[in-house]
Amino acid sequence: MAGNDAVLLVAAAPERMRNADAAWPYRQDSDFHYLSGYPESDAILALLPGRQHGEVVMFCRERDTERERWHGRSIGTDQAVARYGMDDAFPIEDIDDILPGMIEGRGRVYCHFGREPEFDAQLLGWMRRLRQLRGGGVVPKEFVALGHLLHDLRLYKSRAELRLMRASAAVAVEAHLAALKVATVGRREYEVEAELLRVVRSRGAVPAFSPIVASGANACVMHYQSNMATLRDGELLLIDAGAEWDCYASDISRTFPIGGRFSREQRALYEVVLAAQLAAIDEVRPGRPFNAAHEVAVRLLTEGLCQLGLLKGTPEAAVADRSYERFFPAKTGHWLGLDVHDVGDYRVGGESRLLEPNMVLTVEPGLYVAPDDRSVAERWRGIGIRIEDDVAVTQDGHEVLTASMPKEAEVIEALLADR
Ligand SMILES: [Mn+2]
Repeated sequence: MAGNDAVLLVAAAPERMRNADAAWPYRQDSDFHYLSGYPESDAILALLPGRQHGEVVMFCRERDTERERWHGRSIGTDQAVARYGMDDAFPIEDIDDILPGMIEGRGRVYCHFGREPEFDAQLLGWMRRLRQLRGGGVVPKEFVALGHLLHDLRLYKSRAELRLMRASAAVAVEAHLAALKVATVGRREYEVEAELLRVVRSRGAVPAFSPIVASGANACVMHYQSNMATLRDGELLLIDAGAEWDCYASDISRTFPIGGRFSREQRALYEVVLAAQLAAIDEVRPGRPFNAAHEVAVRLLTEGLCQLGLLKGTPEAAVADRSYERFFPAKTGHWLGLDVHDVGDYRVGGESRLLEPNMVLTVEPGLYVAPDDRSVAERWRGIGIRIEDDVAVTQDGHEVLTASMPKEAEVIEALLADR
Protein backbone atom coordinates (compact mmCIF):
# COMPACT_ATOMS: atom_id res chain seq x y z
CA MET A 1 0.00 0.00 0.00
CA ALA A 2 2.78 2.41 0.90
CA GLY A 3 4.94 1.54 -2.13
CA ASN A 4 8.35 -0.05 -2.43
CA ASP A 5 10.38 3.03 -1.65
CA ALA A 6 8.55 3.76 1.59
CA VAL A 7 9.38 3.04 5.19
CA LEU A 8 6.78 2.74 7.93
CA LEU A 9 7.73 3.47 11.53
CA VAL A 10 5.51 2.84 14.57
CA ALA A 11 6.50 3.20 18.21
CA ALA A 12 5.29 1.07 21.10
CA ALA A 13 3.35 2.92 23.79
CA PRO A 14 5.66 4.25 26.51
CA GLU A 15 5.19 3.31 30.13
CA ARG A 16 3.16 6.07 31.79
CA MET A 17 3.69 7.06 35.38
CA ARG A 18 0.78 7.39 37.78
CA ASN A 19 2.87 9.15 40.37
CA ALA A 20 6.49 8.98 41.55
CA ASP A 21 7.80 5.62 40.34
CA ALA A 22 4.43 3.84 40.16
CA ALA A 23 3.34 3.19 36.56
CA TRP A 24 -0.20 2.87 35.18
CA PRO A 25 -1.02 -0.66 34.05
CA TYR A 26 0.70 -1.00 30.68
CA ARG A 27 -1.43 -0.95 27.53
CA GLN A 28 0.27 -1.36 24.16
CA ASP A 29 -0.39 1.22 21.44
CA SER A 30 -3.26 -0.09 19.32
CA ASP A 31 -1.53 0.50 15.96
CA PHE A 32 1.67 -1.12 17.20
CA HIS A 33 -0.28 -4.11 18.51
CA TYR A 34 -2.24 -4.38 15.26
CA LEU A 35 0.93 -4.59 13.18
CA SER A 36 3.16 -6.63 15.47
CA GLY A 37 1.35 -8.25 18.41
CA TYR A 38 4.46 -7.27 20.37
CA PRO A 39 3.50 -6.53 23.98
CA GLU A 40 6.47 -4.54 25.34
CA SER A 41 7.28 -0.84 25.62
CA ASP A 42 10.66 0.52 24.44
CA ALA A 43 10.20 -0.82 20.93
CA ILE A 44 9.92 0.55 17.41
CA LEU A 45 8.64 -1.38 14.44
CA ALA A 46 10.05 -0.58 10.99
CA LEU A 47 8.45 -1.97 7.84
CA LEU A 48 10.94 -1.77 4.98
CA PRO A 49 9.43 -3.08 1.72
CA GLY A 50 12.00 -4.90 -0.40
CA ARG A 51 14.78 -4.92 2.21
CA GLN A 52 16.98 -7.91 1.41
CA HIS A 53 17.69 -8.98 4.97
CA GLY A 54 14.06 -8.79 5.99
CA GLU A 55 11.25 -6.31 5.62
CA VAL A 56 9.77 -6.50 9.13
CA VAL A 57 12.27 -5.15 11.61
CA MET A 58 11.81 -4.73 15.36
CA PHE A 59 13.97 -2.58 17.58
CA CYS A 60 13.32 -3.77 21.13
CA ARG A 61 14.77 -4.25 24.59
CA GLU A 62 17.59 -6.75 24.67
CA ARG A 63 17.49 -9.25 27.50
CA ASP A 64 19.28 -7.94 30.56
CA THR A 65 19.71 -9.96 33.74
CA GLU A 66 19.87 -6.98 36.07
CA ARG A 67 16.72 -5.37 34.62
CA GLU A 68 14.87 -8.71 34.62
CA ARG A 69 15.64 -9.11 38.33
CA TRP A 70 13.36 -6.13 38.96
CA HIS A 71 10.91 -6.09 36.10
CA GLY A 72 10.64 -9.68 34.95
CA ARG A 73 11.61 -11.34 31.73
CA SER A 74 11.95 -9.36 28.51
CA ILE A 75 11.33 -10.86 25.09
CA GLY A 76 14.63 -9.85 23.51
CA THR A 77 15.76 -9.78 19.90
CA ASP A 78 16.07 -13.58 19.44
CA GLN A 79 12.49 -14.23 20.55
CA ALA A 80 11.19 -11.21 18.62
CA VAL A 81 12.24 -13.15 15.52
CA ALA A 82 11.48 -16.68 16.71
CA ARG A 83 8.13 -16.07 18.45
CA TYR A 84 6.77 -12.83 17.02
CA GLY A 85 7.56 -13.43 13.36
CA MET A 86 9.92 -10.50 12.85
CA ASP A 87 12.35 -10.89 9.97
CA ASP A 88 15.07 -9.14 11.92
CA ALA A 89 15.48 -7.55 15.36
CA PHE A 90 18.01 -5.18 16.93
CA PRO A 91 18.51 -3.76 20.44
CA ILE A 92 16.60 -0.50 20.84
CA GLU A 93 19.78 1.24 22.10
CA ASP A 94 21.33 0.78 18.66
CA ILE A 95 18.44 2.32 16.71
CA ASP A 96 20.12 5.71 16.15
CA ASP A 97 23.07 3.97 14.52
CA ILE A 98 21.12 1.47 12.44
CA LEU A 99 17.80 2.99 11.37
CA PRO A 100 19.06 6.07 9.45
CA GLY A 101 21.01 3.77 7.12
CA MET A 102 17.87 1.71 6.52
CA ILE A 103 15.84 4.83 5.67
CA GLU A 104 18.56 6.14 3.31
CA GLY A 105 17.40 6.10 -0.30
CA ARG A 106 13.71 5.65 0.52
CA GLY A 107 11.31 8.31 -0.73
CA ARG A 108 8.57 8.35 1.90
CA VAL A 109 8.21 7.88 5.65
CA TYR A 110 4.84 6.80 7.02
CA CYS A 111 4.41 7.47 10.72
CA HIS A 112 2.35 9.34 13.32
CA PHE A 113 3.41 12.91 14.03
CA GLY A 114 2.58 15.02 17.02
CA ARG A 115 1.41 12.13 19.18
CA GLU A 116 4.42 11.21 21.25
CA PRO A 117 6.91 14.06 21.77
CA GLU A 118 9.70 11.54 22.29
CA PHE A 119 9.07 9.80 18.97
CA ASP A 120 8.77 13.15 17.13
CA ALA A 121 12.18 14.17 18.50
CA GLN A 122 13.71 10.79 17.62
CA LEU A 123 12.41 11.03 14.06
CA LEU A 124 14.01 14.43 13.54
CA GLY A 125 17.22 13.07 15.06
CA TRP A 126 17.29 10.20 12.54
CA MET A 127 16.87 12.68 9.69
CA ARG A 128 19.82 14.72 11.01
CA ARG A 129 21.92 11.58 11.22
CA LEU A 130 20.87 10.57 7.74
CA ARG A 131 22.17 13.86 6.35
CA GLN A 132 25.44 13.28 8.16
CA LEU A 133 25.96 9.79 6.71
CA ARG A 134 29.17 9.39 4.74
CA GLY A 135 28.80 11.30 1.48
CA GLY A 136 25.56 12.96 2.72
CA GLY A 137 22.51 10.73 2.95
CA VAL A 138 19.38 11.43 0.95
CA VAL A 139 16.52 12.45 3.21
CA PRO A 140 13.04 11.16 2.21
CA LYS A 141 11.02 13.60 0.14
CA GLU A 142 7.74 12.99 1.89
CA PHE A 143 6.44 12.39 5.36
CA VAL A 144 2.97 10.87 5.29
CA ALA A 145 0.51 10.62 8.17
CA LEU A 146 0.14 6.88 8.73
CA GLY A 147 -3.34 7.10 10.20
CA HIS A 148 -5.21 7.31 6.90
CA LEU A 149 -3.90 3.98 5.57
CA LEU A 150 -3.67 2.07 8.80
CA HIS A 151 -6.93 3.14 10.39
CA ASP A 152 -8.87 2.20 7.32
CA LEU A 153 -7.38 -1.30 7.59
CA ARG A 154 -8.31 -1.49 11.27
CA LEU A 155 -11.92 -0.65 10.48
CA TYR A 156 -12.41 -3.98 8.68
CA LYS A 157 -12.04 -6.82 11.15
CA SER A 158 -10.50 -10.11 10.05
CA ARG A 159 -12.03 -13.43 11.03
CA ALA A 160 -9.43 -13.76 13.79
CA GLU A 161 -10.22 -10.29 15.09
CA LEU A 162 -13.94 -11.05 15.12
CA ARG A 163 -13.19 -14.15 17.19
CA LEU A 164 -11.40 -11.98 19.75
CA MET A 165 -14.27 -9.49 19.77
CA ARG A 166 -16.78 -12.28 20.43
CA ALA A 167 -14.61 -13.47 23.30
CA SER A 168 -14.40 -9.93 24.66
CA ALA A 169 -18.18 -9.57 24.36
CA ALA A 170 -18.73 -12.86 26.21
CA VAL A 171 -16.65 -11.67 29.17
CA ALA A 172 -18.55 -8.37 29.26
CA VAL A 173 -21.90 -10.18 29.22
CA GLU A 174 -20.81 -12.39 32.10
CA ALA A 175 -19.69 -9.33 34.06
CA HIS A 176 -23.00 -7.53 33.47
CA LEU A 177 -25.01 -10.59 34.54
CA ALA A 178 -22.96 -10.86 37.74
CA ALA A 179 -23.32 -7.12 38.43
CA LEU A 180 -27.09 -7.36 38.11
CA LYS A 181 -27.10 -10.01 40.83
CA VAL A 182 -25.30 -7.88 43.40
CA ALA A 183 -26.92 -4.51 42.63
CA THR A 184 -29.45 -4.60 45.45
CA VAL A 185 -30.92 -1.81 47.58
CA GLY A 186 -28.37 -0.40 50.03
CA ARG A 187 -25.23 -1.48 48.17
CA ARG A 188 -22.86 1.16 46.82
CA GLU A 189 -22.18 1.82 43.16
CA TYR A 190 -18.53 0.89 43.71
CA GLU A 191 -19.51 -2.53 45.02
CA VAL A 192 -21.20 -3.18 41.70
CA GLU A 193 -18.08 -1.86 39.95
CA ALA A 194 -16.00 -4.30 41.99
CA GLU A 195 -18.18 -7.19 40.82
CA LEU A 196 -17.75 -6.14 37.18
CA LEU A 197 -13.99 -5.99 37.63
CA ARG A 198 -13.92 -9.29 39.49
CA VAL A 199 -15.50 -11.13 36.59
CA VAL A 200 -13.43 -9.36 33.94
CA ARG A 201 -10.14 -10.08 35.72
CA SER A 202 -11.11 -13.61 36.69
CA ARG A 203 -11.44 -14.39 32.98
CA GLY A 204 -7.98 -13.00 32.28
CA ALA A 205 -9.33 -9.89 30.59
CA VAL A 206 -8.94 -6.26 31.66
CA PRO A 207 -11.60 -3.54 31.71
CA ALA A 208 -11.82 -1.68 28.39
CA PHE A 209 -12.51 1.54 30.33
CA SER A 210 -13.48 2.52 33.86
CA PRO A 211 -16.99 1.14 34.38
CA ILE A 212 -19.83 3.62 34.69
CA VAL A 213 -22.14 2.52 37.51
CA ALA A 214 -24.72 5.28 37.77
CA SER A 215 -27.81 5.00 39.95
CA GLY A 216 -30.79 7.34 39.78
CA ALA A 217 -30.05 10.79 38.39
CA ASN A 218 -26.32 9.97 38.16
CA ALA A 219 -27.25 8.20 34.93
CA CYS A 220 -27.96 11.62 33.40
CA VAL A 221 -24.24 12.45 33.66
CA MET A 222 -22.88 11.06 30.38
CA HIS A 223 -19.41 10.22 31.69
CA TYR A 224 -20.25 9.63 35.35
CA GLN A 225 -17.14 8.28 37.08
CA SER A 226 -17.36 8.61 40.85
CA ASN A 227 -19.40 5.40 41.46
CA MET A 228 -19.89 6.34 45.12
CA ALA A 229 -23.64 6.63 45.64
CA THR A 230 -25.83 4.20 47.56
CA LEU A 231 -28.34 2.19 45.48
CA ARG A 232 -31.88 3.20 46.40
CA ASP A 233 -35.19 1.46 45.99
CA GLY A 234 -37.26 2.96 43.19
CA GLU A 235 -34.24 4.10 41.21
CA LEU A 236 -32.70 2.68 38.07
CA LEU A 237 -29.10 1.58 37.76
CA LEU A 238 -27.26 2.29 34.51
CA ILE A 239 -24.12 0.22 33.95
CA ASP A 240 -21.80 0.93 31.02
CA ALA A 241 -18.85 -1.45 31.09
CA GLY A 242 -16.76 -3.54 28.75
CA ALA A 243 -13.88 -5.95 28.70
CA GLU A 244 -10.68 -5.93 26.72
CA TRP A 245 -9.57 -9.31 25.46
CA ASP A 246 -6.15 -9.48 23.81
CA CYS A 247 -6.54 -5.69 23.36
CA TYR A 248 -9.99 -5.97 21.69
CA ALA A 249 -12.79 -4.05 23.40
CA SER A 250 -16.42 -4.77 24.14
CA ASP A 251 -18.81 -2.09 25.38
CA ILE A 252 -22.22 -2.86 26.86
CA SER A 253 -24.78 -0.67 28.62
CA ARG A 254 -27.83 -1.91 30.48
CA THR A 255 -30.29 -0.14 32.75
CA PHE A 256 -32.48 -1.92 35.31
CA PRO A 257 -34.56 -1.18 38.41
CA ILE A 258 -32.56 -1.62 41.63
CA GLY A 259 -35.64 -2.75 43.55
CA GLY A 260 -36.55 -5.30 40.88
CA ARG A 261 -39.58 -3.65 39.21
CA PHE A 262 -39.73 -0.71 36.83
CA SER A 263 -42.01 2.15 37.87
CA ARG A 264 -44.61 3.16 35.30
CA GLU A 265 -42.55 6.14 34.11
CA GLN A 266 -39.30 4.21 34.04
CA ARG A 267 -40.92 1.41 32.08
CA ALA A 268 -42.49 3.81 29.59
CA LEU A 269 -39.15 5.47 28.84
CA TYR A 270 -37.38 2.11 28.84
CA GLU A 271 -39.70 0.78 26.15
CA VAL A 272 -39.05 3.88 24.04
CA VAL A 273 -35.26 3.42 24.29
CA LEU A 274 -35.49 -0.32 23.60
CA ALA A 275 -37.68 0.18 20.53
CA ALA A 276 -35.24 2.82 19.26
CA GLN A 277 -32.30 0.49 19.87
CA LEU A 278 -33.90 -2.46 18.07
CA ALA A 279 -34.81 -0.29 15.10
CA ALA A 280 -31.29 1.17 15.04
CA ILE A 281 -29.70 -2.31 15.11
CA ASP A 282 -31.91 -3.16 12.15
CA GLU A 283 -30.16 -0.42 10.17
CA VAL A 284 -26.80 -2.13 10.63
CA ARG A 285 -26.28 -3.96 7.35
CA PRO A 286 -24.11 -3.59 4.27
CA GLY A 287 -24.92 -0.58 2.12
CA ARG A 288 -26.67 1.44 4.83
CA PRO A 289 -24.98 4.69 5.92
CA PHE A 290 -23.37 4.68 9.38
CA ASN A 291 -25.71 7.47 10.38
CA ALA A 292 -28.92 5.58 9.49
CA ALA A 293 -28.97 3.91 12.93
CA HIS A 294 -28.74 7.31 14.62
CA GLU A 295 -31.46 8.81 12.45
CA VAL A 296 -33.98 6.07 13.12
CA ALA A 297 -33.12 6.11 16.84
CA VAL A 298 -33.66 9.87 17.01
CA ARG A 299 -36.98 9.54 15.21
CA LEU A 300 -38.29 6.81 17.54
CA LEU A 301 -36.98 8.48 20.71
CA THR A 302 -38.60 11.74 19.69
CA GLU A 303 -41.92 10.09 18.82
CA GLY A 304 -41.87 8.43 22.23
CA LEU A 305 -41.08 11.68 24.01
CA CYS A 306 -43.94 13.44 22.21
CA GLN A 307 -46.37 10.61 22.95
CA LEU A 308 -45.51 10.67 26.65
CA GLY A 309 -45.79 14.46 26.76
CA LEU A 310 -42.14 15.23 27.53
CA LEU A 311 -41.88 17.09 24.24
CA LYS A 312 -44.60 19.35 22.88
CA GLY A 313 -45.68 19.52 19.28
CA THR A 314 -45.10 17.02 16.50
CA PRO A 315 -42.15 14.59 16.37
CA GLU A 316 -41.19 16.02 12.96
CA ALA A 317 -40.85 19.51 14.42
CA ALA A 318 -38.96 18.23 17.50
CA VAL A 319 -36.47 16.40 15.27
CA ALA A 320 -36.10 19.41 12.96
CA ASP A 321 -35.48 21.95 15.74
CA ARG A 322 -33.38 19.44 17.71
CA SER A 323 -35.38 19.92 20.91
CA TYR A 324 -34.99 16.13 21.47
CA GLU A 325 -31.30 16.82 22.22
CA ARG A 326 -32.29 17.94 25.70
CA PHE A 327 -33.03 14.25 26.40
CA PHE A 328 -30.56 12.61 23.99
CA PRO A 329 -27.45 14.76 23.46
CA ALA A 330 -25.28 11.83 22.33
CA LYS A 331 -24.61 9.92 19.14
CA THR A 332 -26.15 6.46 18.73
CA GLY A 333 -22.86 4.63 18.30
CA HIS A 334 -19.18 4.47 17.43
CA TRP A 335 -16.74 2.11 15.78
CA LEU A 336 -15.44 -0.61 18.10
CA GLY A 337 -12.20 -2.57 17.93
CA LEU A 338 -8.79 -2.25 19.53
CA ASP A 339 -9.96 1.10 20.86
CA VAL A 340 -13.36 1.43 22.51
CA HIS A 341 -13.98 4.47 20.33
CA ASP A 342 -12.19 2.87 17.44
CA VAL A 343 -10.41 4.48 14.52
CA GLY A 344 -11.85 4.87 11.04
CA ASP A 345 -13.59 7.75 9.28
CA TYR A 346 -17.32 8.18 9.88
CA ARG A 347 -17.74 10.30 6.78
CA VAL A 348 -16.31 9.84 3.30
CA GLY A 349 -16.42 12.69 0.81
CA GLY A 350 -18.77 14.62 3.09
CA GLU A 351 -21.29 11.76 3.26
CA SER A 352 -22.00 9.31 6.06
CA ARG A 353 -19.89 6.20 5.37
CA LEU A 354 -21.69 3.16 3.99
CA LEU A 355 -21.43 0.08 6.18
CA GLU A 356 -19.51 -2.92 4.82
CA PRO A 357 -19.09 -6.47 6.09
CA ASN A 358 -16.72 -6.90 9.06
CA MET A 359 -17.06 -3.39 10.44
CA VAL A 360 -18.04 -3.40 14.12
CA LEU A 361 -19.96 -0.64 15.89
CA THR A 362 -21.98 0.00 19.01
CA VAL A 363 -25.68 0.89 19.02
CA GLU A 364 -26.53 2.83 22.17
CA PRO A 365 -29.47 5.19 22.17
CA GLY A 366 -30.61 6.58 25.51
CA LEU A 367 -32.89 9.05 27.23
CA TYR A 368 -31.71 11.26 30.04
CA VAL A 369 -34.16 13.50 31.89
CA ALA A 370 -32.14 15.94 34.00
CA PRO A 371 -33.19 15.98 37.68
CA ASP A 372 -33.74 19.76 37.48
CA ASP A 373 -35.66 19.77 34.18
CA ARG A 374 -38.72 21.87 35.08
CA SER A 375 -40.14 21.58 31.59
CA VAL A 376 -41.41 18.07 32.38
CA ALA A 377 -43.61 16.70 35.16
CA GLU A 378 -41.67 15.81 38.29
CA ARG A 379 -42.29 12.09 37.95
CA TRP A 380 -40.05 11.96 34.86
CA ARG A 381 -37.10 13.82 36.35
CA GLY A 382 -33.81 12.09 37.08
CA ILE A 383 -34.47 9.06 34.90
CA GLY A 384 -31.51 8.05 32.74
CA ILE A 385 -31.58 5.02 30.47
CA ARG A 386 -29.09 3.65 27.94
CA ILE A 387 -29.13 0.30 26.16
CA GLU A 388 -25.97 -0.58 24.23
CA ASP A 389 -24.91 -3.58 22.19
CA ASP A 390 -21.91 -4.37 19.98
CA VAL A 391 -22.85 -5.18 16.41
CA ALA A 392 -20.75 -6.59 13.55
CA VAL A 393 -21.80 -6.04 9.95
CA THR A 394 -22.06 -9.38 8.12
CA GLN A 395 -22.40 -10.21 4.41
CA ASP A 396 -26.18 -9.82 4.49
CA GLY A 397 -27.05 -8.16 7.78
CA HIS A 398 -25.51 -8.09 11.23
CA GLU A 399 -24.42 -10.16 14.20
CA VAL A 400 -25.09 -8.77 17.68
CA LEU A 401 -21.94 -9.83 19.53
CA THR A 402 -23.53 -9.06 22.91
CA ALA A 403 -26.90 -10.69 22.16
CA SER A 404 -26.74 -13.01 25.16
CA MET A 405 -27.18 -10.06 27.55
CA PRO A 406 -30.94 -9.72 28.05
CA LYS A 407 -32.65 -6.38 27.57
CA GLU A 408 -36.41 -6.99 27.37
CA ALA A 409 -38.02 -5.46 30.46
CA GLU A 410 -39.83 -8.67 31.50
CA VAL A 411 -36.68 -10.77 31.16
CA ILE A 412 -34.70 -8.27 33.21
CA GLU A 413 -37.37 -8.18 35.92
CA ALA A 414 -37.43 -11.99 35.99
CA LEU A 415 -33.64 -12.09 36.41
CA LEU A 416 -33.87 -9.55 39.21
CA ALA A 417 -36.64 -11.49 40.94
CA ASP A 418 -34.31 -14.49 40.95
CA ARG A 419 -31.64 -12.77 43.09
MN1 LIG B 1 -20.13 2.89 23.79
